[in-house]
Amino acid sequence: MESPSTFPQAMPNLVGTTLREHVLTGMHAAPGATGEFTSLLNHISLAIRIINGRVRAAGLAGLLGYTGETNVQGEKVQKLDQFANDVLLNVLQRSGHCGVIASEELDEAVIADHPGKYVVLFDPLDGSSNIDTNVSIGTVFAVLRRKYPELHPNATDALAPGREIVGAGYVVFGPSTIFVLSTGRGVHGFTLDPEVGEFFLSAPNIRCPERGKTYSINGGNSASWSEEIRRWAAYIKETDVTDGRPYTSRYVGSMVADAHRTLIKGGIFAYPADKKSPKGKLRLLYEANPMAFLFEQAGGMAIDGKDRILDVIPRELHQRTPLVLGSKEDVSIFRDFFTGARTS
Ligand code: AMP
Ligand code: P6P
Repeated sequence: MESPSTFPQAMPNLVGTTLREHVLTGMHAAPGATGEFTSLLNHISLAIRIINGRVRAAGLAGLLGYTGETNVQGEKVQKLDQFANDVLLNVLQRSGHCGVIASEELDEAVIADHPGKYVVLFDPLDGSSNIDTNVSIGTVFAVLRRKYPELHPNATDALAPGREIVGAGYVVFGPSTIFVLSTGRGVHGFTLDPEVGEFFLSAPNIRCPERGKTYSINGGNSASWSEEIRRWAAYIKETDVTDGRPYTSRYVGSMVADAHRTLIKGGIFAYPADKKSPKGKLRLLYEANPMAFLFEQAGGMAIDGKDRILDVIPRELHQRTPLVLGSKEDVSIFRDFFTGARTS
């Protein structure tokens, strides 16, 4: 047995950095932190790992298919949606840190009977339409501090603009389970080791490339697009080798999967308003805002076509918004077409 004095001074990292350790480092870097935020993030990680287990075995656990109910969105609720919602709600309530909790699956925000410092907004399982076909789906969440934590919580605590987010993340349940998180100090990706049940740092300091080569939009809606969006779509498909056009089209139909690819590889994801969805389809508070926070933290950009998503003042919990996010250059070009500043 080697004596301690002969141990190599700097042991190589035999074990990666866990999400827990990464979050703890953030706490030490946060002046005056009490540990509540750290505990909240660890509770979210626990809920995600429980959801992951069921997602991975959904076909076997009889969790595929519908519950027979419809949610506030008027969408059929899938069993996995319901399970993911219930797990997140239960774990967050037990954390004791949330004054207000809001979910895509719940008509109203859940108001705690204690002050609770934080608001957590989530889409428990985004991409539901892909659940039964084994295509990547995901969870998206945003964390905000209540403006007046000493007062009793109420639903208006949830209606804060995205620029007040203190933490946001998403999880892609894909070939592996990736947790992408930002607490305002860059964007970091963690991969779940299913053997250990821990997330390990796998993509530190993710940066969205200044420009990409991929565009992601549901072309099936093109007949409903405005003339400006049609001009942008034509531009992106023209051949011009000087700036890498035509772009490649990629569209999964799960925002989390399309956004994750765009964050890593660059390019643009767009779900604009159109004649079918005059206010856009995606939800501001728990889909667009968390994604916009993450993209800006990674050097990307997120707009509603013209204005910054994080500056939109919410009016209601399930408010829809157009969403265009991705590489700064690609989103800026989209905005120039959208506003008419550019026509070719
Ligand atoms: P707390 O007192 O733990 O609720 O933290 C107060 C604020 O400090 C949080 O709202 C965050 O903005 C920041 N903070 C605390 N802990 C962390 C952490 N682990 N990582 C990043 N920021 C943190
Ligand atoms: P469409 C999934 O149902 C979702 O809410 C997002 O995850 C996704 O980006 C969008 O809808 C896909 O919508 O109309 O292209 O099927």
